[in-house]
Amino acid sequence: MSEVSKLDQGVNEDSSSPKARVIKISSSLSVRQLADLTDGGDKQFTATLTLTGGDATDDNLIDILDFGVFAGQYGQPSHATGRDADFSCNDTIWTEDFTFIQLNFLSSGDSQPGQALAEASLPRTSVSVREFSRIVGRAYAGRADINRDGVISLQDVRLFMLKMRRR
Ligand SMILES: [Ca+2]
Ligand SMILES: [Ca+2]
Repeated sequence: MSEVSKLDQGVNEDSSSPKARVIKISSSLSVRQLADLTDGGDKQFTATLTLTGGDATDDNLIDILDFGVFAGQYGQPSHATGRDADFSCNDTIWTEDFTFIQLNFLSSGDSQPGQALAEASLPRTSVSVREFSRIVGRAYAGRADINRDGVISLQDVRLFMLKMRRR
């Protein structure tokens, strides 16, 4: 799937906002962003967006769960369907995709218009392998828990970075 088609799927005009002046965009791999539309006349509206990639789990957060998916898919070709950590859209899960998680780690996208701040969940720094398996499936969980202590945590992120550097 091309980057453009991934993006097109996530573009929605937000009818709940006044005068529909806000759009929200969340591609399958980036967190949500709200942007004001500029009225250029003739019913043409434009907006400038810089999407923040790194959200493989599509929960509008970039956190340890996304690292888990990435570490589980590292070195493999991009998946046509399902969760995908190919944030760079070059059809391979590789070191450049880790950069997205590294740069945006623990960040979250804009909340839904009208959603209270307290309702939005917070990014996480650890998850047990058991819970991770329930969320994304068993296939990736084991590979992400590098030190095999049953928890995918910042220690595993650090170990992963060391391993990458040695390659
Ligand atoms: Ca996520
Ligand atoms: Ca990639």
